[in-house]
Amino acid sequence: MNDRAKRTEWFLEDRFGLFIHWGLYTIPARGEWVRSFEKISNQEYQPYFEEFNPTHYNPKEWAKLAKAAGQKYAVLTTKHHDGFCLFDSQLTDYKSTNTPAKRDLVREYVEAFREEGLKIGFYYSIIDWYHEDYPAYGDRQHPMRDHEDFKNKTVDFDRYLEYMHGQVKELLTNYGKIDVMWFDFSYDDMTGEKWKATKLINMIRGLQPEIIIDNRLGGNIMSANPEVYAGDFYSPEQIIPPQGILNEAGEQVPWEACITLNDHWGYHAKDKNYKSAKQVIRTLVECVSKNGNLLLNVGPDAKGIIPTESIDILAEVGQWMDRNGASIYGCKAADLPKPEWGRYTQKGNTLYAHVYDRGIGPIYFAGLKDRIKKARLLADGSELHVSTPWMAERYSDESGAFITLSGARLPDDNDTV
Ligand code: FHN
Repeated sequence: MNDRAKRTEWFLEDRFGLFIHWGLYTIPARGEWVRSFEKISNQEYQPYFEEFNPTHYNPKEWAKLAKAAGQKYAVLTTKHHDGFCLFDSQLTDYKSTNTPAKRDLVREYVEAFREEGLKIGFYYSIIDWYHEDYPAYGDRQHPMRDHEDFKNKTVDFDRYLEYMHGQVKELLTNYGKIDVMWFDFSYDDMTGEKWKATKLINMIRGLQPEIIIDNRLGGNIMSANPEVYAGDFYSPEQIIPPQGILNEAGEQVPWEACITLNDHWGYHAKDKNYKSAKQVIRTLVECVSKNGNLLLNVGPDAKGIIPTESIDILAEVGQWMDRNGASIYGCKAADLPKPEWGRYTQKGNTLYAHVYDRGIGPIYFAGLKDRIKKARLLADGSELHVSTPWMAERYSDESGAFITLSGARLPDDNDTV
């Protein structure tokens, strides 16, 4: 088994994680790009730094919420594009321990989630709108390109890279074993060796040999080219790749779709456009049915409180996962075409049929004639009579949510049943 396969074994088992976008932008409460979209200068943004004090921040509650939702790992923004550090970096004063919070928010997150048994991920923005040596490349990446602060200003980008690499070293040295390093993001010609990615990756692998790294230091979000800095997994965002993601040899590669619960990553007070729990469950099933993971995002507010809507959705997803998690954890795409009534996931020679729509009459398992040994409803373990090729009505669930069957064993050559 190659190194990447070994590193990502737990990732392909766990399948479902929590993404957490949190920082100073929760005070304006108009999403994490507010500085760029509204061209807010460092000076105009400073009051948020001077008042940031999430009095209700209790990562133990966050960790319990994630665990109850069936999530097995988490990824917290340690620094987003605005350059504010949620950890006690020795390389900057722009950090949570210098705000009224006076707390290393990352350390508390690590301790709480580790105590609940979840794996630990760090999101780190390689884009930095605060650091004086970050180049004003294009409006999209820098809000202040045409601001007199930057006109005719020369930057020492190597000094920025020293800072960026140094902070990654702090994060991977001072907080124990870290499982995921989630960089964000390369763009235009700012990719790969422009970030000194090979040097950075070699340092990371030296500090945390088992860590997995996303693909955003090099290539683009969906690139399948196996560049060294393409990392260990691909990171489609707000989309599910139609066929999963294949490398140039046509092999499935590890990938993780990161998706918001409403329309924003960072807290937005007016964004009430939340997905339903059923939509989230179907998204998770679709990801796994295509050999992928789901990293589902919450955006806590300035007080450190996760929005009630998000809490309710995660709780409902957790109830489904409690009964149907076997059809997610360690599962992958089935070696069958997608059925018209829903989706398949598979683990070994156990097939999981996620029947979304009851439709009319029993369902038809195309291609499985005489191959189904037995079927059980995951929700309650009850037996389902299977008259091949038809599945009895027994499974129908008026809630229309959907059903996950299991035990439709696909006998293989060694099957003894
Ligand atoms: O610009 C960021 C955005 O704020 C958010 O963090 C997402 C999450 O993957 N990544 C970038 C957009 O691709």
